Amino acid sequence: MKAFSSPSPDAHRRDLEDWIDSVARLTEATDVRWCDGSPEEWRELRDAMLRDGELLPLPPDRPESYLHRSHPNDVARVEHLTYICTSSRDDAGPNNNWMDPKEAHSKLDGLFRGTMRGRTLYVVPYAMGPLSSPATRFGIELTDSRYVVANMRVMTRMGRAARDAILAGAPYVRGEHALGGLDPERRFIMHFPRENRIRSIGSGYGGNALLGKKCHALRIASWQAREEGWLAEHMLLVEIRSPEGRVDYVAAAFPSACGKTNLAMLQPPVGYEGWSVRTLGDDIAWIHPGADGRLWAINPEAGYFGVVPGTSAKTNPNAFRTIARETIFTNVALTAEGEPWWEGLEGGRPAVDWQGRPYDPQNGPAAHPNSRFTVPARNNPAWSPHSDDPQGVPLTAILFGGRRARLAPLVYEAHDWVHGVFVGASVSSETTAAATGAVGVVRRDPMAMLPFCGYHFGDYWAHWLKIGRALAHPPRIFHVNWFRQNPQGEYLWPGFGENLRVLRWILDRCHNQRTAVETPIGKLPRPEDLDLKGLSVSEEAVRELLCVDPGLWAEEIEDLATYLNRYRPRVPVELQDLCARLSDTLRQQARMPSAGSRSSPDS
Ligand code: GTP
Ligand code: SPV
Ligand code: MN
Repeated sequence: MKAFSSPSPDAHRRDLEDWIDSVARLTEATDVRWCDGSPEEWRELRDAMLRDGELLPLPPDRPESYLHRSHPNDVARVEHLTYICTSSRDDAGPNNNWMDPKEAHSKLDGLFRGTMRGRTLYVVPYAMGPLSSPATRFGIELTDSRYVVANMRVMTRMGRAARDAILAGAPYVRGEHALGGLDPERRFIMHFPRENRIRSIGSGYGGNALLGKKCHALRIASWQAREEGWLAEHMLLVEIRSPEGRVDYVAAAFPSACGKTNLAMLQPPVGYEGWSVRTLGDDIAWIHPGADGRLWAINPEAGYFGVVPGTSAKTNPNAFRTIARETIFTNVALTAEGEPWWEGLEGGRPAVDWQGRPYDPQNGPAAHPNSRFTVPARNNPAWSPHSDDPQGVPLTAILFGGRRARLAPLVYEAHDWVHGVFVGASVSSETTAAATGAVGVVRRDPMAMLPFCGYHFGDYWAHWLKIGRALAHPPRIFHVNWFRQNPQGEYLWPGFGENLRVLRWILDRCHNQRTAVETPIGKLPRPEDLDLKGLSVSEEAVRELLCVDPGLWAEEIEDLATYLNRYRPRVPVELQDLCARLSDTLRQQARMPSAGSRSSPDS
């Protein structure tokens, strides 16, 4: 912050030029090129990438769409190589890898040195948020990757307007990115919150390289948000209009590859024809307390970088139509006809896998499990025109959720804001292919921010509590789990469009129009409180989905207490007290002879 606080326009401009010069000198870039975001620029860039095979053409029935194959060792975020560099290790917290800024810079200087010899350094000015919004922030990413430029062009408001705002004196985040030979041994994603600076080397993929996304809009922004009194969250943003014309906005935090894009693009199921669900954002929300005592949210992004596998006309028809044109596919397979193909797509057969090899099931899935589409949000038939509202949209509800085969019920409501923060802090989920490492391991992922919070989780939870204390009309907070399984490993809940039935209960709760049952973990619907008309879910499955097992929950809460203890002394006492009280209640309930092994909320 400090370095940029109100210098004269000339000094501001000189600072900017000096920075770009210094990076160009360090990397020995052959030339430096400012991006203006124009269609001509895109055509030139695209043609060059097609010439060099960095983009592969797709058939004409997919206008302006391309395939990119990343290096096989560079296909996901690398959490173990992602660092927060603050002078005090405590400020980064146990939730982050930490390195001293001096040490980090000297390491990075070495790694960046000479990496752009013979290459062009692109200067990518971008805005996160609608240009007219007071919540919008600016950044400049310096990169030698044309694929990164192509993605930033879709994912952010990139180009001339952002450049002009920055030149006129707007503060901005400095991002430095180099492919550096894509050597995993020389790969680091480092953040310097005190300098508003990000330095990333050795990866060209997604959140590692598109610095406007997770690096800026979550890690750096979360730090700024704490200093300035707002929230930068890993949340989708969706608009829900009921047949009576009631309009609500919901934000939801689920860990990576746990259903944000799908919920944000939800297609109302049969029987919900009068409902309209529109997308504001699918990954990140910036949330500000409003003068009216409510929370107001914007989506800082302009595109979707979404998980491809599982996307079909059945599961997510809006996404399916969105990616029918102007889409960069990364790491999907191809059919014999050269059409993109992925697991979960209906029809077609893979001929060539994501690495360009003839498809052989022995080699694993045809499309990489973390293969992605990059597409402008405007392509979405369900795009909400409120996406560009400068003040954002007011939140009725905040949802937290994870991928839990057991334990977590379909939905429950927090008692109040403090309990809601506790529920957010308690999120845990099975790991997915969105990050390198084992898949399917349950890990704690508070607020779905474990890989993205730019500071100590204890301070983060305290910040959430502080935000809530100042709100006259806080949104209600809920927890959802679409991923509960039976012992045979089948999902108990159909999910996708049918999730609107759960959202309906949630919104009715917010408008005091629906009943619930009190349980120690929160308020749950009884089976008859949910609209299950026309659904083929067995009564037994519904009971299972809505059951709270006090014995298992007592263990869960004890595990949570151990986890929270890692953040002492910064973990707020309110959360520790809640944890202790809940643990007592659950243990008592579990020992009640009548509770036996199971007690369902409607018993
Ligand atoms: P990131 O972009 O990594 O942050 O992921 P995301 O949270 O946006 O997840 P996304 O919506 O892309 O979903 C990831 C995977 O979960 C896809 O394979 C989906 O098909 C699947 N999925 C999404 N919603 C549901 C659901 O309601 N039920 C089930 N069973 N699967 C779902
Ligand atoms: C996630 O992993 O949460 C994503 C993809 O949205 S990435 O942009 O790689 O972070
Ligand atoms: Mn995400």
